[in-house]
Amino acid sequence: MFRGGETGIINFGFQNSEMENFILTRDTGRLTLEQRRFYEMSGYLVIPKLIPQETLNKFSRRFDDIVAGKTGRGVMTVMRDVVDRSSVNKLQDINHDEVFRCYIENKKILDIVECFTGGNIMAIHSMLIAKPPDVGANSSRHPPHQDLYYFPIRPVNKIVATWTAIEPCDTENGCLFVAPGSHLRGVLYPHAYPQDQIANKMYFGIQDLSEFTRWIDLEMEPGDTVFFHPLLIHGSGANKSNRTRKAISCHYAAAECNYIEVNGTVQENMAREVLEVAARRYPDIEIRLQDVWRFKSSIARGLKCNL
Ligand SMILES: O=C(O)CCC(=O)C(=O)O
Repeated sequence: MFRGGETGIINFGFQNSEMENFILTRDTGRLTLEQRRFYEMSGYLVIPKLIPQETLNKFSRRFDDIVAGKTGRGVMTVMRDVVDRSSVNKLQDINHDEVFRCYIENKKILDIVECFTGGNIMAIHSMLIAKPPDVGANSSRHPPHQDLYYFPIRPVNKIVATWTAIEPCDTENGCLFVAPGSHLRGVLYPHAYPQDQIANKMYFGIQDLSEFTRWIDLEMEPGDTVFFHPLLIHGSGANKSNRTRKAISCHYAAAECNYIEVNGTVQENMAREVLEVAARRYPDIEIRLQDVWRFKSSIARGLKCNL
């Protein structure tokens, strides 16, 4: 791994010629050769109709019950829109909840995740994202970013995201969009809050996107699931409809991964903000970044190891 000098940009040094060696996926019999090739080159893979409607309805009801205060939130974090404070846009760290665990530990999901991580799988970050209709300030937009920015965990290729549409997701209500192949640069770019418009807490974005000219909207039906690489640049548009755009998502990492030190890298600002939140919530305890991640994570399959 090369650590960039002044900018602190981290370059993981992928080589295009290595791609035919399938460096991101393993043959477990769950993905076809073509699907594996697509993921390696594009950085994402959509599997249609992976989760049944009945299961999705349970997740949707659970979200509504928690927001309405009918069900306790436990250790979950309830995130609100920065402009419309009455609007809950996200529940975070849902992996300890008995209903949401049916997603995190879902066999069909994990069978595919295993192709990227191997058999010992930790759920490191989980969310239900509701993206309610925008109140007019575009605050429901999620600026283009790379999820690795948030994770003090490596190696990068042993981490994968899953994101399942609970409701129809289209360009009107702010579906995901991706810059295909952007993970191949092997670079974790500097992130910051957008300068030109208001953004929700922790919605950091990449400031200079001039290298990226090709974007694909991932319009998805309920149950469709996208798996994507943590260096893939992606985001989502503002919800300009009067519908919500619920999706459930989890990041998984091989249990053999390790925590890394992020001081002096592009992840430093993120770490500072995360630790400030933790210190406000638990003022009497000294908390390190990896403590936060240990607390958030849970074993999804196989054996617990380093994380
Ligand atoms: O669901 C969305 O709108 C975007 C989610 C996302 O990219 C994230 O939380 O990192």
